[in-house]
Amino acid sequence: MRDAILAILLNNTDRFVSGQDMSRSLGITRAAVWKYIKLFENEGYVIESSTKKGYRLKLIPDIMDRVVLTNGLKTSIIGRNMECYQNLASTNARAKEMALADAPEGTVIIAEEQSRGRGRLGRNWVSPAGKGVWMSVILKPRLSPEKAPRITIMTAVALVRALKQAAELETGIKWPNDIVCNGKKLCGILTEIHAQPDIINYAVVGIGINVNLSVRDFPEDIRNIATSIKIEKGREFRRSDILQAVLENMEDMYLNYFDDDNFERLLQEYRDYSVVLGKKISVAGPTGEFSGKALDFGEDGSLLIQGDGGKVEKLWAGDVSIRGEKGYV
Ligand code: BTX
Repeated sequence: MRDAILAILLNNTDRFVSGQDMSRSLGITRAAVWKYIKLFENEGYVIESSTKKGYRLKLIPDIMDRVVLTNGLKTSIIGRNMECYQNLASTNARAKEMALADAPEGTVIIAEEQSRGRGRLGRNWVSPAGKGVWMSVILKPRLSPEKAPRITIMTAVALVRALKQAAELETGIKWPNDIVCNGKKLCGILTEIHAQPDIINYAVVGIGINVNLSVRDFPEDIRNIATSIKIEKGREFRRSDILQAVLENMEDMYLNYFDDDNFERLLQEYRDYSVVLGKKISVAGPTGEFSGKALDFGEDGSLLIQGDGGKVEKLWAGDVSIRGEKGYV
């Protein structure tokens, strides 16, 4: 009932809707409608009310609300099913539970705050309340598991495009899973798959976007490597706009460029946005550190690097971290 009333208000922001019309069309009392209006006001919505004319939505707060986020969302799969939480340990963990319980492809899980947000290799992802987009998308691509890196490649390109469209922010991709801006980390992607030997059952794509974090929202130890849209642009952005742009770009790529025939175009765009190609980088892996020049990416998600001794090696994201010569990139 809450969602139905909110949807009516959202679709009629240019006029008043009478309490009587709402109570009639939804089969509840006018007093019940009024109770929901009070509930929305407590959540931060600003609603103009007039005893004669009814109610009109004047301001939509930047909260992660399913009704608001799906309103006007131009996708047919991704985000059609959506769950929003105040707090989760990790949206990836919740998405995995849901995928195991057969949630439909395109399901999106969003949290205002994560208490145990995860990065790669057991690392932590800082996810304070109300400041970022912390979400996971369930996909069920008809792919063999060795092609899973395509999912991260696609998501990285979607993020770069979306940030340009929704925040006019130029960003780059640091292989394999970071979106960077002016040499600092703005977004992270954590793709986890559940697969049989020949086919992926489901993939959970975790996306963290630092939207309205200030410098002091980051713990001291990452302040010199992390940034946010607010820090870069000097003002706050609506997280819902960023989130919608990401989902729409992801879906466009997933439906049109994800298959074998078209993937090369996506990979080319990934190369174009790369901040490491052609650069000297240092690689930290299980066998220690070495340095070399980043040459190219493979369709399998690997990075080709020419070591300082001249030998060309293939690196996989699961094994290594890379750093630029002068620091993080
Ligand atoms: P990563 O392993 O590449 O990056 C993690 C590292 O980045 C940390 O060790 C720390 O140095 C730094 N870091 C931590 N938090 C932030 C932050 N907010 N901004 C910039 N740098 C940071 C990247 O892993 C993948 C992160 C995915 C996060 C999403 S959020 C929704 C979903 N749920 C979940 O638990 N994880 C994903």
